[in-house]
Formats: sequence, C-alpha cells, structure tokens
Amino acid sequence: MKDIGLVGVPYSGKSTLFTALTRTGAAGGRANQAVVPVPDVRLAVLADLERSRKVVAAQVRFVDVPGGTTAQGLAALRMTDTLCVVLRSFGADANPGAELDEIRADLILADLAVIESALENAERRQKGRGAHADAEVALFTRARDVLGAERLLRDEGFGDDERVVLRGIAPLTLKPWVIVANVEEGAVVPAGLPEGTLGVSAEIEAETAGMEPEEARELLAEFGVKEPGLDRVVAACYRALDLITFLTTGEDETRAWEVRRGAHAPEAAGAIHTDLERGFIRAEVVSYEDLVAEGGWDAAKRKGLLRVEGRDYVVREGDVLHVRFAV
Ligand SMILES: Nc1nc2c(ncn2[C@@H]2O[C@H](COP(=O)(O)OP(=O)(O)O)[C@@H](O)[C@H]2O)c(=O)[nH]1
Ligand SMILES: [Mg+2]
Repeated sequence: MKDIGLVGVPYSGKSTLFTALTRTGAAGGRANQAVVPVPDVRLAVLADLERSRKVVAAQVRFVDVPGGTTAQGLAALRMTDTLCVVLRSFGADANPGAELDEIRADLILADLAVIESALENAERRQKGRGAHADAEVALFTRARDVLGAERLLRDEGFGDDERVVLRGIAPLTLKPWVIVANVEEGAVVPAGLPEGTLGVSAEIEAETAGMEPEEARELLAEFGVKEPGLDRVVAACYRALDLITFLTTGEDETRAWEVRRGAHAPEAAGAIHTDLERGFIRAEVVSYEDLVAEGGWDAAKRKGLLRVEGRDYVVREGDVLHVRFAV
C-alpha cells in the first residue's frame, strides 16, 4: 500500500483533513495513519454484473506527519510516496499562494541538504575509484544545480535509471504532489493557485465523513457544498502515484488491485497472491469497457473478447484479469 504524506504550514488544516479521511476508512494501526478506500465507480458495476458477494476497493494510507516542515517532519515525509499539500484558504488573512511558495522553498532546501551530502559521499568514492561513482557525481551535481535554481527535481525530466538512483536518497521534490486548498464552506478554489488544485472544506468534511451518505449530503448542501471533496482528494492522490488499477471479479468478490505502471502480468498476479506469480501460466484479460458492454465475463468470453495473455503482457488500466496458475 502506498503512503500519502500531508504537508502544510501549521493551522492549514492537515489534521482536520486527516480526521475526515480517518472517518471514511479504517484506522491505519497508528494514530497518525488512515487507511482509506479509493473510490472507483467500476467496482459497483462489476459486482452487480457478476453478483459478487463482496466488493473490495484499492487502498491508500494517509499520514499526518508530526512536526510539519521541521527537520523531523520532513524526514517522515521522505518515507511517503506522494505529498498532499494543504493550504489554508479560509479566514480573512488567508494567503494560500504564499503558503505554497513557502512549502516549495522548504522542500527544495531540505532536498538540497540531502543531495549535497550524497554528492560529497559520491565524490569521496570517486577518489577511491568506487564503482558507479562518476555517474553518481554527475547526477547529484545536476540535481544540486536544479535545486539551486529553485526548481523541483520531478520537473527536470530525469531518466528512469536516474530516478531509481535519486529515489535511494528519497528527495521530496521528486515525489508527485496534490494541492488542496482548504476553503471556507461552499467557496471555490482561490485564483492564482496551480491548475488542478482541489478545493475542500476540511472542517465540514470532517463533520460529515462519518455520517450516512444522505445525511451528509443534506448537511453539506446546507453549507453550500455541492459535492463532497474527500473522494476527489483520495482519487487525485491515488492517480498521482503512477499506479494502474486492474480488477478481478466473480461471485466471491469484485476487487480493485494496484500495480506499478508498466508491470507485466505475473507481477500483477503477484499483487493478488505470491502463488499466482510463482505459478503463473497465463491470464485471461478483458477490458472493463468490453466486459460491461457485453454484460459480464461469460458473455464476453462467448463473444471471443477474452484475450489469453502470457508473461510478457503489460497490464493496462482497467483490465479485468483472471489468472491461471499452478503451484
Ligand atoms: N473555518 C474553518 N476552520 C478550519 C477548517 N479546517 C481547519 N480549521 C481550523 O483550523 C485550525 C487548525 O487546523 P488543524 O487541522 O489542526 O491544522 P494543522 O496544523 O495543519 O494540522 C483548527 O482550529 C481547525 O478547527 C476549515 O475548513 N474551515
Ligand atoms: Mg496538525
């Protein structure tokens, strides 16, 4: 499961948003972790077609990192996969644009510190003719210059191999982020924030998150909130993770699974169970759209829409999979 770290200046509403998320999901084992189901309209459709007894959504974990953008807070954020930046956009003195600039600068400075020490280490190894040292010195020098020019590492277009090396020191600005403006109830996202910024009223979301859907909708409507924002936050954070979702369906359950983008069929099978990866023979695959258009797995099969795919198949978003295996 992937971790999403909440980041923002104090009083921006991180803990309030976290409380709202906790109420939609299960407690994550620790007080500052919330395991939250990823909303996916496809699940109910498939479950209905296949008369599944159970529906299981993919999950992500939100972490309300203690210590904000202090050294301790930033260290905890390094362990997460994606950042969810929360900006205070309620109250007369709100200045979410300035908060975003401040967070951006904090993340860049923190990365600069770890890159500089990684660079020093690489230079030391270079003198001792350590393997890979030349390439690392070049990479870390480039990364340092990017940060020195106040740019984010993730915008620099590093190659896949370079990203793997950089991830070894977990730079914060290499991670994707989702920006959330914590707005006054019913207000829209303030102008001047980056495109794609989501508007949420954390406080009212926290109040309604534990309620029955109907009751929650009524209360939100009273406050002028047309659409609950929590689902959009979870979905956006999940999308930022560079995962794809594949599905399994049957009488037992319909379920969403996450797998790395670019994963081959056996790796996807391994997300379901290690036995399925070890004993992978082939996968029967149909796209969600085809399956729904035909009215179910058996009908799709009769129409010849099931593809039989082997070990080299790269799983696609929305594939419905049935894995054949033997152990
Ligand atoms: N009016 C209003 N107040 C909020 C909202 N979200 C949070 N607050 C208040 O702002 C204060 C700081 O929130 P908190 O979640 O603790 O911020 P954190 O420091 O980022 O964790 C608390 O008093 C919250 O009740 C909101 O959407 N609207
Ligand atoms: Mg807090």
